[in-house]
Order: sequence, then C-alpha cells, then structure tokens
Amino acid sequence: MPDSTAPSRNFTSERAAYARDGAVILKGVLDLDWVERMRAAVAEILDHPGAAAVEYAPSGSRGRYLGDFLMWTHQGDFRDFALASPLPAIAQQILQSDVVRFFYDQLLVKEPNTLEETPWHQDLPYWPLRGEDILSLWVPFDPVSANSGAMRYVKGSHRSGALYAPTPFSSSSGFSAVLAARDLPRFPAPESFLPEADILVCEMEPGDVIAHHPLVFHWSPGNLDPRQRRRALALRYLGDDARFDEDAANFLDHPRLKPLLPEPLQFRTGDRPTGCNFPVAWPRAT
Ligand SMILES: O=C(O)CCC(=O)C(=O)O
Repeated sequence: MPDSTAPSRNFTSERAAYARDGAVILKGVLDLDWVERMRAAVAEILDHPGAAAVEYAPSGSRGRYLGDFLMWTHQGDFRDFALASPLPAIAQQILQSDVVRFFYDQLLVKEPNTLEETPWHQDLPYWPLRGEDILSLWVPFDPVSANSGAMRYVKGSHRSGALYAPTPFSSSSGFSAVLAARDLPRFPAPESFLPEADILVCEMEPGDVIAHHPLVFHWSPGNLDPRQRRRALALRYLGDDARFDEDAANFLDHPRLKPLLPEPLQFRTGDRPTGCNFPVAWPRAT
C-alpha cells in the first residue's frame, strides 16, 4: 500500500522559490483522499463552530467568512492531517530542520458571494515567537481562482526582515486587545507598496499547497464567485530556530483560544516551543 504520509517527490526548486519570494505553490502534493476527508471534517466545523470560531462577515451580509483555530486539539481528522499526512515531511523539506513541531491550525472558509477581504499582513507579529524557521502551509479544499479568494503574496517582501504591527482580521473578532502591538510600526498602506510589487496570485487545485514565510506580505480578496466555495486550512510548523518572545503580541492569549490549548502556555523569552501544545510532527513517532 502506498505511504499516505510521504510526499510524492522532493521540493528542491520550490525551496529556492520559497527563499527568494517568501511563498511558493507546491503542485499536486496531497492525495485527493485527504482532501475528501478534510472536506467532511470542515463541514462538521461549519455546522458546529468551535469555541474559538469567528464569523468575520457582519451578520446580515452576503456570504460567510468563518475562521476557526486549534481544531487539531479536539477533532481527530484535523489532528491526523497536521501530524500524519504528507504535510510534516513537506514542512521538514522546506525548513531543512532536524525537528519540526506543529504550532496550530487555522480554518479560513470564504463561501460564495463573500465580500470580506483578508487584510494585508505578515504572520509573525501575531505570534509570541521569533525565528526564520516557521512555515505556513495553506491548503485549499476547493479549486481557487483569482475571483474566489486566491491568496496574493508580495514576492520578496519577507527579505527586509522588517516587522509590522498585526492587524485584526475584523474589529469584532476580539483579537484587538491581545494583538495590541508593542513598539511595532503600522503595517504600510497598500498604496505605498503595491505599485512596485511583484505579486504571486495563487490560483490552485485541490491537492496543491502554498508554503509561505512568516514575514511575507499577503492578502486575499473576498470570494466574489457566485457558486465556488473557498474552504482552506492554514497549518503552521516550527523548525529549529523558533523561540518564544515574551515581548511579542500573542493571539493565543485570546480568552476563547487559551482554554483549547492542551496545557497552560508558560514560557520565557528564548525558550524553545515544546510539550504537548507543540507536538513533534517530524521525525514521525514510530
Ligand atoms: O485565507 C486567507 O484569506 C488568509 C490566510 C492567511 O493569512 C494565512 O494563512 O496566514
């Protein structure tokens, strides 16, 4: 029987594109059985959103933009997808780390006719972490077109190393308090960088995965397609140089996320993320 946890190939050229651009599409890396299984798992969450779920579209508006977090802590399919699919081995290949730990999963579903954009942002300023070896794998469970909410990345925007204040995805999500930026400059106005920007527009098929860097500028429009859903899951992995930072903002302090963690989050600046909040994803447990 083929090993459903093994990636189908090496990613040498994609690693070079990831280092250069900060984001790259890995084509056809997931078996469609995983996609089918995760569609069913996502349906459960959409029907019964978790304690941490956020409806980003205002009530009464068209469409739906549902975000949810840490599904892996209470739903077995999400846990298996994070830890026992080909994704950990893919993360290890991109990061080239000896040990890869799982950080968290984030559901981002934009139903047809949803106007809400995801604001331009970088990921690292939302997290109590510093380091280069932190990878997001963004996995769609539907075909994604430019019109149905495809992710956009400013190629090379991660390379300056600059860190900007995190922007809550909506003012009503309750994240503003925990994201209060500590001495970080405001994220630049899009008009200031878009005219010069080389944009990667990620049109994708189920089975494709985006790998993106924690500092790359990214955004997605609403899902303006009248029929096509855009169900996606972002999974974050931590490599060798990831360390806690007590001075950083921490989205995990959100009162509806914190109780979902397997154990209280206690750390000092410079600590490695370990323990059951951040399970080892690679090497695989035998
Ligand atoms: O799915 C989206 O629209 C946003 C995803 C995102 O910002 C992320 O995965 O970091």
